[in-house]
Amino acid sequence: MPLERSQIRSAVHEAVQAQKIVDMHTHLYPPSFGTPVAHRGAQTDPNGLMLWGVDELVTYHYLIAEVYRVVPPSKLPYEQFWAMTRAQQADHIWQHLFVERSPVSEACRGIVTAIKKLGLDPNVTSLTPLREYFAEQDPSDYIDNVMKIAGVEKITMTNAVFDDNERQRWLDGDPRDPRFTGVLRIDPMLHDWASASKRMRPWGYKAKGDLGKNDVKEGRRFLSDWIGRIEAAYLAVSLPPTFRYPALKGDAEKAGNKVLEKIILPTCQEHNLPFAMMIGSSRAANPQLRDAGDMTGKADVQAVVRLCNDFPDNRFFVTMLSRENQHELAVAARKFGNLMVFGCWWFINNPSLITEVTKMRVELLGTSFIPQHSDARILDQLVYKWDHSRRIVADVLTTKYEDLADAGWSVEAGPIARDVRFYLRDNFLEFLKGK
Ligand code: FIX
Ligand code: ZN
Repeated sequence: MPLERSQIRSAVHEAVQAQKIVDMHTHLYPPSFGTPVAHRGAQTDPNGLMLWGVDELVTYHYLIAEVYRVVPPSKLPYEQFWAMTRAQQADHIWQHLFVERSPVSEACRGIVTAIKKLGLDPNVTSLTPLREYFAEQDPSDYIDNVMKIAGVEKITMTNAVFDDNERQRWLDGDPRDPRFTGVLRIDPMLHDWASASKRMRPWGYKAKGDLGKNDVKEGRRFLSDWIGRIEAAYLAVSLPPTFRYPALKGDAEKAGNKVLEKIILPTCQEHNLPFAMMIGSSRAANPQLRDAGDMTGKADVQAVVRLCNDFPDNRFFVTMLSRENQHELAVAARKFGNLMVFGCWWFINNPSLITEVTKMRVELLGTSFIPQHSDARILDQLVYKWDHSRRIVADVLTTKYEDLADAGWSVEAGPIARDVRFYLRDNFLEFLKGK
């Protein structure tokens, strides 16, 4: 039954709110990876990887960067901040970004949304009452609760197996959790094969670092072993703005390209797995800010075009960090069915840019892209990252279906719900499966 134009907005928002999401990129973990957060009954693990609760929310690296704009290092030296406890850091951030100023930035507003949707009052000057709620939670039950509020069906992890803490947890036992999907993250292999291969040797992979036949064999064996161990849905890497394919200069870039051509892409093909490239992050622009110190930069979309062209049997997920790369990337996706554009990554993940980028992608790619991933590092962020993004995606789609109706198409609720399912779930799952 065709909708009246005036009914389209509510039909779209209803469909987007109702659709369960498969979140294709997060840094989240289940309790089996340990948690440093104090909670009902169980012991904490200071190096645990499952982060959740108000102190972790408020000290998310986005807010650390923002509080240092208000209280500069001349007033609070970096090493003094890093020496504080999590709770002391959170109190410092809350005081300066929420009490003495309004939390209008996207990262701050997100915390207000999350706390509110968890049924708590964010209008507090002290975090103590909020801490009491989280201390009462059982981590695994809390994951179910957060996934329910956020409408998330499945969480895709980022398993950085060159991180000793993460790798050892996989080797010590089987931390898999049915709510979470594994992803093999292998930045060191691409960025610095010489040192990555050196680290692989005591793990039983006799790679010499010369990228000869034996290195290729051992590198592929390493990836295959880990793909099996974590049941990886895809392989992933983040790349700097300087990433070029083919490499223009310097041995390191040439080596990285060779690892891509000889080790990573053939292994992805062998296991029928996509390869995700997250392009444009320059790490440690301000190293004293640690995770908060990374920067964005305009990258070369032609590298993506050449890879899609040269490896037609591989599938590529690609997201880019610079606003200036978004249009060219969307046009590239029009040329290659083995390229799936995804998400409004990191510094693009702000309402003004999500709106601009999603509108442009619908106009160029129709229903054949993945509008968003959460990139959540703290479990509770799922609540706000998806609340905010659902609203924006629904607003954009509303205008597009209204334009379609104006053109003479019979816009109906059923097809809208079908399209929304593609955007928020099935485009990802179908691309994983391949043709
Ligand atoms: O490389 C990545 O996966 C980035 O998303 C992270 O490094 C980054 O810190 C982040 O979480 C951005 O949202
Ligand atoms: Zn990420």
